[in-house]
Amino acid sequence: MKNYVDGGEAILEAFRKLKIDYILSSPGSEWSPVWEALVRQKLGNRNGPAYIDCWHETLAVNMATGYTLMTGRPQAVLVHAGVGLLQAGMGIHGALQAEVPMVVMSGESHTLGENPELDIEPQWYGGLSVGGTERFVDNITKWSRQVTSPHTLYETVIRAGEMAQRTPMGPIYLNVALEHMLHDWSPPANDRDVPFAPRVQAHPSEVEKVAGLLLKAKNPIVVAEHAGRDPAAFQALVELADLLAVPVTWGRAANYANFPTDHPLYLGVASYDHLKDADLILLVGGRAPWYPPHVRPGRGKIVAINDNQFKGHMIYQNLHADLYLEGDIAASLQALAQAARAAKVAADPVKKRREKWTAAHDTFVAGLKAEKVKARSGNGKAIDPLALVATLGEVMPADTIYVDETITHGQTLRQHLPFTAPQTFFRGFGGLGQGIGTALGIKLAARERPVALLVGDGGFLYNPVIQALGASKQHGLPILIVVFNNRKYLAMEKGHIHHYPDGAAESARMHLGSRLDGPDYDALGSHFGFHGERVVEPGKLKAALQTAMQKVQDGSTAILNVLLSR
Ligand SMILES: Cc1ncc(C[n+]2csc(CCOP(=O)(O)OP(=O)(O)O)c2C)c(N)n1
Repeated sequence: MKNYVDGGEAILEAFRKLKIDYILSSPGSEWSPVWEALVRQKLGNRNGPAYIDCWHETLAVNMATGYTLMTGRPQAVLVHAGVGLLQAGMGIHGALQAEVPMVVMSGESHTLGENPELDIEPQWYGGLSVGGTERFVDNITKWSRQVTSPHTLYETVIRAGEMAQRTPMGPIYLNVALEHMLHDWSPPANDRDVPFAPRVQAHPSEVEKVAGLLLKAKNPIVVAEHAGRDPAAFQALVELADLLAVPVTWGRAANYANFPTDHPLYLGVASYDHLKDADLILLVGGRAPWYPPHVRPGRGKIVAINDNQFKGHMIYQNLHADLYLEGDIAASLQALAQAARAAKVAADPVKKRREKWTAAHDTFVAGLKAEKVKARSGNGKAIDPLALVATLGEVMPADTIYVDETITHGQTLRQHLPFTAPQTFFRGFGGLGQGIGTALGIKLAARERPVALLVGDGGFLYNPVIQALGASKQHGLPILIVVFNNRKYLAMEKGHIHHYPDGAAESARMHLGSRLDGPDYDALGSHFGFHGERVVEPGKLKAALQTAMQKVQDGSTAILNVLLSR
């Protein structure tokens, strides 16, 4: 056996130095140098990243995204040439929007059989090498380039991993020539352990300004849009809110659990009516908080607290910020809490405020309860979406991680499911079809916690379902999949009626682009021995969910196909 020390080893060594846990890959013939290095790693009992083969590139990227959302640590994704990269594109675009760091690589040949000393396979000449695959993903990555030579390969990969973690975090793409990977490589004489990106904190003078406003405010309120992605920020927000009795509403486009839904200062999702009388609004992790964007939510000053305020991937934003607190969100919130503690705030106004908002919380919760009762007391023939959400809330364990890929049911489940701890709710960015992969990546990072994907029937069909179920089986990642099956792309119908309320389609009840005669979703797992059940009757829902959860706890993915009234 010959031990090659080549570009493949350089890449794997760079991944080891970046403390990458997983290489998620969908194969291509450029990757034999890395596979050689991985086998050498295994035979030599060396520590290093584990290799996960995926049957689809979107799945590979989505699993990396899910894993990083849970752990905060970037992973590596290897796909094939330009073609695999294009398949990966949906996931890469989602990772850019979600600001998830990762290193994505694919390769092509530069010599194309013209170097008599290097026998490159003919497929590269046939169209696989396009001459600059990085152009395919230039505007859906944070940075994308060719690796310039075998001599720069190692440090380029290290730099990509380091750059991906910097604000704004995002996917970095490297196009690496097969020839560079086959080339001899000399490990650097002075290699180093690569540190994770440090936390970058707002300047104390800025904290002081905002703390001054907060301590003076009589009626402050927090709008938390993406604050809870970092569990430390979730906790820091609870601490700050508690300290000063500041109520919290999740933002209208919250993609993470931002504040415990059972906290007496929690006011719900997008409960913006309360903002009208606020004299200070702390917008934490804001991206697209107000709609329409030009409408300011109240007269109070708005302080935007975020690490990356202006999203390059968005065409337009209007945050209405009067002040900014920039840098790590958790650090900013902790600094504000520290300032509040040091100021020794008068107890009486805080007590009064707490009473007022606790009463508002109780009223809000009573309203939710009444809505649930109503949804369950329908005509008993069909399952109301809210009845499904209510049953999930009752049956699922408190530490369940929900991944949401529903459309018209999204607001209902955000409002009604209990999210009492950080990292209990994730909604992806970008196009439909990424939910199962994200859920599997989350499960890979949190094997001890139940993971439930909630997905519309339309959304489900955009996913690489068979490939994802295969990954679940192969890598021991059991999840619960609940299909919110209304036999429609309902959003399309609603959108059509919105613009043409009295048009031809609505008059004839002929909505093109909305009908969906899907397969038996519950049967799709049978190829892998997975449990599945179709649920039609409201009275059978709870037992079906309990059985499905038991199957998941026993190690099998389960698909509940729930037929809904709307
Ligand atoms: C990849 C991709 N293609 C198309 C769309 C457009 N789209 C947005 S919502 C939607 C309908 C989804 O249907 P379903 O998941 O059943 O949810 P419902 O509208 O019925 O609530 C479609 C097709 C999209 N978001 N992503």
